Amino acid sequence: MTRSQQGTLSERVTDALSDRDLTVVSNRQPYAHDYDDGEISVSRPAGGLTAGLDPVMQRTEGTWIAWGDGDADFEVADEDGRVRVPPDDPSYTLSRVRLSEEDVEGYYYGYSNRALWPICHGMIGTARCDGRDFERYRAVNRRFADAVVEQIDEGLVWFQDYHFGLAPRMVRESAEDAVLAQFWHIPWPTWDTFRICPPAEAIVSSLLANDLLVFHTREYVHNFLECVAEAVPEATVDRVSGTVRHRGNATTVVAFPLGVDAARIGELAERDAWPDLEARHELEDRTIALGVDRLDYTKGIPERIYALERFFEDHPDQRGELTYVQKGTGSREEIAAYQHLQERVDRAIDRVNGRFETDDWQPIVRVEEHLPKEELYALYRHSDLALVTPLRDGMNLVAKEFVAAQLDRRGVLLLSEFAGAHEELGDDAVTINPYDTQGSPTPSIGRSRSPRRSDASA
Ligand code: GDG
Repeated sequence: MTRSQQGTLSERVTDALSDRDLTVVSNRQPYAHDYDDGEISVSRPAGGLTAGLDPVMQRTEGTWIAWGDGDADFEVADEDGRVRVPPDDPSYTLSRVRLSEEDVEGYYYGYSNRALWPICHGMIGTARCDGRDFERYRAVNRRFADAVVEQIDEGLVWFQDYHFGLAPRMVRESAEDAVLAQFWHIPWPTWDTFRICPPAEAIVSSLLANDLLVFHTREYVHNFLECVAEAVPEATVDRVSGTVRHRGNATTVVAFPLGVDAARIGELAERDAWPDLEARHELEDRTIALGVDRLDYTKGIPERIYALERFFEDHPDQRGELTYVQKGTGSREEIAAYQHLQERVDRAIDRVNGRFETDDWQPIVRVEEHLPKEELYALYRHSDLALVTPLRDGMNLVAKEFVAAQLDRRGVLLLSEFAGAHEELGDDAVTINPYDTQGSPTPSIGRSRSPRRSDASA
């Protein structure tokens, strides 16, 4: 009997979860321990993936395997790299994998982020493919696969993302009966684009070792199935049910868009924990437009600033009235394309501020520090506009968080048609094409500010 004949997928997943034997595998860890003035402190990395999954893990006893990138991570962990988290109220185990500088350079900065990331976002001109990076990626995938095999006992393993394109096949070879699932958080492009990534076939074929492969949107599912047909001709693809049969395994390929905990966000937003920003007084009684992004070239930040520049040129009456807050978190700063982006964003902001600022108003306010959730959600709540304008984005949780945090307010979401979130939110948002910085619709900006903002900032 082949594995695909041993009960339905949902029966096998339910069985696996009823044993509470869940193992999550991701590159980024949900909590990092670092030295801070000789003391060990804990922080939570910014990013949609860990933000979305941590609440899930807190409800499930299980293990999260991830790269321990904090400089004190292995001080607080046991000899196998394991530590209980969240630190203030532990409910699951974080199992840290130690990576060398060479591992990080080749696997993380190299193949994952200089090759797979731009290719999956359709930015092939930015992709740098180096065979040595791929070899390191393969070696690190092997380390994670070994860590999984060591600790599972026919349970459910849930891989996260493009850092683990090869691990599912490696685990399957040692743990035939494990239930394997993978969530691919970034877009999946057409074969014409994905095939640029050498060796594309190995990644597609390895992903077919999963029982369940999940993308955010139907478009990415469609693209993946087309890639399978091209890259793995011996596989049988059923496009209607989204099932692929290959090497005795059946993989169900589906779209489950990642959501946010809207009730919790609303609850925190209601506390009005307005952040203590340097430019706080400049925001009072002004219309606020907000952008919240990792500084990534896929997020369309320079294009957004050019569009704002054009807006202030065309609408002089809005100078002094509307302030754009750019909440930007530095990201992958070792990669040249990200350094270049940071320079472009800084130059663009300085130019717009230099052109239009007055004695008591700055068109663009930068917020670089990491904010506690309730402050971030208060910022969402008191913003009149959210500018979510990626050139390409797997989903974009900021769009959903903004909607959830608005509560009784009627802010406007400007949403790129190239964000995965557009498939669900497009009907209620103002759709824009981020490349078309001159032709985007001019929003009708209501002055429906919450009366509580001035209380909150007092
Ligand atoms: C990938 C895909 C997909 C940001 N600043 C702060 C903060 N954040 C949180 C936001 C949000 C998250 O970071 C960013 O969400 P994105 O969806 O933009 O995520 P990416 O990092 O690009 O992640 C993306 C996502 O995975 C999930 O599948 O949506 O398409 O690229 O949650 O709130 N959180 C706090 N303080 C900050 O200063 N607390």
